[in-house]
Amino acid sequence: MKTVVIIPTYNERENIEKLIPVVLTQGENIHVLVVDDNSPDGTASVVQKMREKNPRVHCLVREKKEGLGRAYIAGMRWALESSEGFEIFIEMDADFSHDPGELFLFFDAFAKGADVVCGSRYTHGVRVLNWDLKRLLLSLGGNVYARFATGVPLTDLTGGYNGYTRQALEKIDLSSIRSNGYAFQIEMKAKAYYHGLRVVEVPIIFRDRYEGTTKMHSGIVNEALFQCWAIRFSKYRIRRSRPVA
Ligand SMILES: Nc1nc2c(ncn2[C@@H]2O[C@H](COP(=O)(O)OP(=O)(O)O)[C@@H](O)[C@H]2O)c(=O)[nH]1
Ligand SMILES: [Mg+2]
Repeated sequence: MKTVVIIPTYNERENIEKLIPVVLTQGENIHVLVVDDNSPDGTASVVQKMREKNPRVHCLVREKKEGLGRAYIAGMRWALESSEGFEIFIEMDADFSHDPGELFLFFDAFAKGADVVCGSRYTHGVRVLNWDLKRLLLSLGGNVYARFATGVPLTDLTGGYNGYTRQALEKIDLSSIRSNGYAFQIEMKAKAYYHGLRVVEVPIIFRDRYEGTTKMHSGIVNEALFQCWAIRFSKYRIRRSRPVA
């Protein structure tokens, strides 16, 4: 299955240079698309140089920093329209928090018929390295809240290591996605679930970044608190529009 791993970046120069080769060695059918919001540290120029040597590397540069969700939507649209004919679209952070060595878990789940595969830090225990207790509790609490508000029974709604088939992205309809931060991940997964797609979780190990700095800020958390309820509301519209099986 021809796959594109979409990696949003903002000031990830050191990380992206090391990450791309590791992703590409996971399979000959794997391409990488970096969606960079014009990072001041020159992340995009590093990627463009790599592309000159390897056509499996792609780079989409956006004008300015607009948040993770907007970057992903632009990247997914680009990848859906690409003449490469990608079938699988995987989201991955640039900072090595998501292990490219675990991509096979996603491919196995797709081979078994999943439409959406979600990497989960919290299924069968907790697998998070290098986070302090406060950060871990925020994430665990956020997931309990998101599960309650959206009614979607996944253990890691906020996680960012996920994969979608082409059909799943078309069903979800990217133009309907309103959220931008952690809520973006919640909205994508919830809408997949509300549409009746086969959403499967696979256990992943998450490591906090060693290099660069987080782009997380309180606005992202606040957005998620409110957005969860708007997402829940969208369920009724989606359910009404679904054909009866
Ligand atoms: N293009 C783009 N990428 C972003 C933006 N915000 C975060 N990212 C990228 O999204 C990924 C996750 O962000 P990160 O700061 O590691 O979030 P954290 O893991 O929650 O601390 C990283 O690859 C970031 O470079 C943004 O506004 N635009
Ligand atoms: Mg990170």
